[in-house]
Amino acid sequence: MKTSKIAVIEGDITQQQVEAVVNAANSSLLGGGGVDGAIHRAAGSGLLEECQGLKGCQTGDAKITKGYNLPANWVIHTVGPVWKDGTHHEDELLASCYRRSLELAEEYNIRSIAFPAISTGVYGFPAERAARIAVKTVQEFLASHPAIEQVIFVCFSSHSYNCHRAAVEEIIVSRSKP
Ligand code: AR6
Repeated sequence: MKTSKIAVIEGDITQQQVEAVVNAANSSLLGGGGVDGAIHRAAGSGLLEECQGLKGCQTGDAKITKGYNLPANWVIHTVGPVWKDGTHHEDELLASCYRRSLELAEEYNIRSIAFPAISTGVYGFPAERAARIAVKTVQEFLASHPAIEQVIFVCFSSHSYNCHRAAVEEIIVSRSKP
C-alpha cells in the first residue's frame, strides 16, 4: 500500500533499500532481541562498537549511527515506551520516537527511512493504537518537512500490516477525499 510519501509493507527491515532504518532499541543501546537483535546481526559488530560510545538513549529520544553491513547507510536508534496501562505517557513517548527519528533524518539529509512498529513487541504496546500514533505523527511531520521523500512502515506480521493499512486509510486517505 502506498499513499503519497508513505508506504506500508510486510517484511524484514534489515533488507530494506532505504537511506536509514529505525531500530526499536532499549535505553542501553547495546542490543537485544526482536528487531534490535536482527539489525545488530545484519549490520555486524561495527554497529555495537559505535553504540558503545553513545552512552545510551532516553525513552522517546533517538540517536544515529552508520549502517555497516546493512543496505541502509544509517541506523536511527530510538527507545519506545514500555506499555503499562496507557496512563504513563506511553502515547506521547511513542509519538516522540517517530518525531525525533524524523528530525535526525532531516538533520543528516536522509530522504528515505523505514520504521518498524516501535514498542509493539516485547514492550507490549497495543498494535492498533501504536499504528495510529505512528501514522499520524509521520503524516504531521511530512506535512511541514518536505525534504523527506519516503517513509516505509515495515511490518513483521500480517496483523501489524493490517493495523498500519487501516491507520493510513483512516488518517490519510479518507481525510484527503473531497
Ligand atoms: N523487521 C521488522 N520488524 C521486526 C523485525 C524485523 N526483522 N523483527 C521484529 N520486528 P520488538 P519493542 C517487529 O520486540 O517492542 C528488544 O530486545 C516485531 O514483530 O523488536 O520496541 C530491544 O532491545 C514488533 O512488531 O521491539 C528492547 O529491549 C516490532 O518489530 C525491546 O526489545 C517491535 O518489536 C524493545 O521492544
